[in-house]
Amino acid sequence: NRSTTRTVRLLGAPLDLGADRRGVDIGPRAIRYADIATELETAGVRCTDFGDLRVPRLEQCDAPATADAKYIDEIAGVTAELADEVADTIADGDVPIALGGDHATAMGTISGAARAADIGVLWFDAHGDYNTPDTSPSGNVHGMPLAAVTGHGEFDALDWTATPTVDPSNTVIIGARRLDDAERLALEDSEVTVFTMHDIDERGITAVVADALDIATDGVDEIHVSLDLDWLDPTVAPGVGTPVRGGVDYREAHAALECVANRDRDAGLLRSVDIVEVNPILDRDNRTAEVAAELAASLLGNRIA
Ligand code: 5AB
Ligand code: MN
Ligand code: MN
Ligand code: MN
Repeated sequence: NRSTTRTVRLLGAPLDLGADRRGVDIGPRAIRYADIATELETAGVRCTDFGDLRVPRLEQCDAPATADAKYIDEIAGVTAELADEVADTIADGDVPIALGGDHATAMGTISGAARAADIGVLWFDAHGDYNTPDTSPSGNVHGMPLAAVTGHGEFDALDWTATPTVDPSNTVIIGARRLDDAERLALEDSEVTVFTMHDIDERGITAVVADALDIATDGVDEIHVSLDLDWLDPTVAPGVGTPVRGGVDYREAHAALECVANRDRDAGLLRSVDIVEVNPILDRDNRTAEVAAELAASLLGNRIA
């Protein structure tokens, strides 16, 4: 049972080397301007801010060495640093929230979070992010992080894949509606659970998230929540680089994260979070960052309503 007030630590990760559309590096700042700190404090959570990690600017990087996994060496460097900050934050007793940046960010958050304990993962996303350098149609690393952290595929540049990561049988994708063909086959072969939008339509978001929590926490004590804003319908969250129609609406999104919060309140299971893929250049009036800030409060807050 989690009775004391928690402190979260925001870790800005303005990483844009994993995606094609420019602008996702402004995400951390946009989410701060959307007042994530106030949202969290209003919800009963203490909020501190580490500032931003240093990320090499794309213009200063050499042309990608491989088209299979573009900028993988630079991404390995940034995510290794993020992993250290996440592990330090957890060691201090705080909850890290990594603010992306593209979804390659999650490789750092998760590998840092998995260092001292076994964790499950809830992956809220329109996509599977389960490509490997061999299957990726784009070479964009933000389509690969879930494969990397569950030990699927060859990621030579990522030293930390030698350190403990996540058991695929404790890994759940929620809201999938666009998988690449090879990615879909690989997921079918894997122990990762995929709940699609069809499952949410049939069974309702709260039933699906309840199942996802059971699977993610089977045999482990804590979970990581990875929130890609393209999980939501583009009418609610237009500021993302790879929008896909037919996503969850505003109420479903809050209901889902409140389900996680309720379980967390009983069991103290939320170890770490990332909020990724907010692209202010593609957004309207910072709407997507505002949704991100509000969802963080639903996920971490102590209030019932
Ligand atoms: B995101 C695609 N599957 O691999 C690929 O936004 C899109 O982190 C990946 O979910 C989308 O390039 C990555 C086509
Ligand atoms: Mn993603
Ligand atoms: Mn996505
Ligand atoms: Mn995207």
